[in-house]
Amino acid sequence: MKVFVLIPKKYVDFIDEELALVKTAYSDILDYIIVKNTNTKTYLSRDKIEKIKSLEFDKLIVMDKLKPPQFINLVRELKRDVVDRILVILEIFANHAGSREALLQIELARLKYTLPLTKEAIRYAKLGELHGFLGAGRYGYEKYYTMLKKREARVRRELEKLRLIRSVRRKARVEAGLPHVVIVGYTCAGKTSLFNTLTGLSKPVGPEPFTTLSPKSYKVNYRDANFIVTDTVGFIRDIPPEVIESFYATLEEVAEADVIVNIVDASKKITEVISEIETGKEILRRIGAYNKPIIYALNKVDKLQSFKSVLSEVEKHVRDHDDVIPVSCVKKLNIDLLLDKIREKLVVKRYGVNEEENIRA
Ligand SMILES: Nc1nc2c(ncn2[C@@H]2O[C@H](COP(=O)(O)OP(=O)(O)OP(=O)(O)O)[C@@H](O)[C@H]2O)c(=O)[nH]1
Ligand SMILES: [Mg+2]
Repeated sequence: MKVFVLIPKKYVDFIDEELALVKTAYSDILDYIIVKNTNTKTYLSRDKIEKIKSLEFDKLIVMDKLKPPQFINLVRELKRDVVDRILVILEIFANHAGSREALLQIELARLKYTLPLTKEAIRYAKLGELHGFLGAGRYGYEKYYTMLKKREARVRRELEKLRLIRSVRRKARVEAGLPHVVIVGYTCAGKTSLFNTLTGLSKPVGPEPFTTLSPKSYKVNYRDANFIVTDTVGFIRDIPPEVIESFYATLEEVAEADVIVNIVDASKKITEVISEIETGKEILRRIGAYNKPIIYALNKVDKLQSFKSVLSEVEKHVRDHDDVIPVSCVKKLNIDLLLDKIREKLVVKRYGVNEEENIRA
């Protein structure tokens, strides 16, 4: 199946990243264009629609958030499937989901997102203008809508049950008295590589986005510090609220962490590194975790000649009490330094002040 991609001009500096997202879900990209001006009714201008109409592709991928009328009008004009950025992300999530909970969360997000679309489709179907959109027949939309609503309620109930089980497990861990270190970061930054390095496990790592979709936890003993470390789902620019709400519920762990390690791919362009750090901060704020101590691990420094400039630039973008440590998970560079920092932060947290000051007093 061939896809044609539209990239809005706001992502002009991140074309590779956006195309990598598309490729993860749909491997055969015919071509892409940058869309400078959008139209509220059809998203693309009439001109552009006419131009791409004759091209040989099966699906149109729009790396933007489409409004229901834009969706429906594009489908009507092109007589082909249309998928927007949120649905691409959900598609990738669905392909990678490793647990029942993850699958249900994705289904809930998709239902929440497609319900308004179905409503709009009902409106058009009543006008006799739409056939077969979203898999429903001309007279089947209302029935289809009711079925989706019922399914949504069922998924919600099942998710509640699963979350309860997980929170009981988490409580048991807290009661066991072990502090909790959570690794977060942009997708592909190397979270799982770090998790594996710290735990000696070998969970799957890979260059494509969203290799990890279910948080994994494991115990680490380092000198006199014992803690639980958790690997998480990768961050991404402009995560749609529909995805945050349902899927990122698995990030509940982050809000209860004692220390957060935010891992960043330092081998990217400096503007991207900073923009990823800002995206990370924004997401931590949204999930109520930006008040935690954060250690920034600048990963993949083995790919750099020198990490001096990225280090000094990143330091300008973090809070005074946060730390920045250049590391390489592949070359096992500075991992001890990172562990020392984690240990130090856990000690400070336990005593409220620095251990040495405590002794002096
Ligand atoms: N050169 C180099 N590559 C690294 C390093 N750490 C990780 N990588 C590579 O970066 C890619 C992504 O690593 P992962 O550990 O899967 O990243 P992640 O953050 O867990 O990614 P997702 O789970 O997809 O969000 C893999 O191809 C790793 O081999 C490093 O220190 N140096
Ligand atoms: Mg991973």
